[in-house]
Amino acid sequence: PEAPPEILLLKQMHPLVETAFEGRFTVHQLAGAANPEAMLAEIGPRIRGLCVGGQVDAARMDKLPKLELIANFGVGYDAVDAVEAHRRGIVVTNTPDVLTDEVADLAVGLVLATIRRLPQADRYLREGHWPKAPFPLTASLRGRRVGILGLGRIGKAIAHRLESFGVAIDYHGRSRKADVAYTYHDSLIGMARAVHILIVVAPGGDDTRGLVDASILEALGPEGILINVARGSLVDETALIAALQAGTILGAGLDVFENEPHVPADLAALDNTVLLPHVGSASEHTRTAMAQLVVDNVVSWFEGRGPLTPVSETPWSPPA
Ligand code: 8YV
Repeated sequence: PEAPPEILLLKQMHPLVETAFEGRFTVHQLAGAANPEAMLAEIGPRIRGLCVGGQVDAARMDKLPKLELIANFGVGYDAVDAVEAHRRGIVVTNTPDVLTDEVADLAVGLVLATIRRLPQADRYLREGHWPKAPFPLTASLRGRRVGILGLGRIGKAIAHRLESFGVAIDYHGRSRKADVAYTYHDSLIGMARAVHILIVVAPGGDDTRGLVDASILEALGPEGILINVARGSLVDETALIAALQAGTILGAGLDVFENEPHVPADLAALDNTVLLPHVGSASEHTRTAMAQLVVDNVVSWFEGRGPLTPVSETPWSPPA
């Protein structure tokens, strides 16, 4: 019988991935290897499937000449060079849909936490200030307009939730969506001028790098709140820190950062930020569903049924 396909896990995966692969594939784990480069040199030529979290560029693909499939654990695959993968005939898959509701829930929670200063109020209580004086009044969601940068699956789920909060919803992206009644802006700065709360939920990568810069923050204005649940790369973090320090905007709620897991001390020192360690999809329920979709993509591929959720850069149609 043919030897089982060899799969490389580029990082510590959800335990379900390894369990599900047992007996089906020969699995290698790069994370924790004593000498990852030596390991890659040895097994790289035999690897046919790759499960990631993390960067996969042309140099990495060079070391994996037999690679057929890159299964990304996560909906955002900006760290994978999918165009280069396509050029080499490698299919890339991600984990859409299964995390949409979870990330949308988190985004709405972050909006409320930031505007009503929930973590700050919690700290206030714990530090024993309440008996001395009530917690200072906060800004409010009442009468606010919310602008969504990137009205994709998650953006729509956020908008849908926010509708029930009675706020007006605007959006900006490359194109107007036919299936929604929200107000479309063809420029981000135009939307930033019109709204009070800007929620960033567009894909990362070179096309969107630094989109939210000093001018956007200035347009958002002194009552403005920035929420980012997408990728740190979309926001100019230095400009954001300056804007928060100067009161150019009121506050920021961030689940993602430019250089994770490192968060600038200046950002953490500010009292008008709510900072989360990239937990948008991080529930047991949703991470299990994501892991299952990674597994299902890999199994489907190596059983000859094609990928389940290929990304747009590597479209797949069954051989005729
Ligand atoms: C990460 C995410 O994948 O789906 C995404 O795009 O950002 C997250 O769900 C998660 O941090 C897994 O490491």
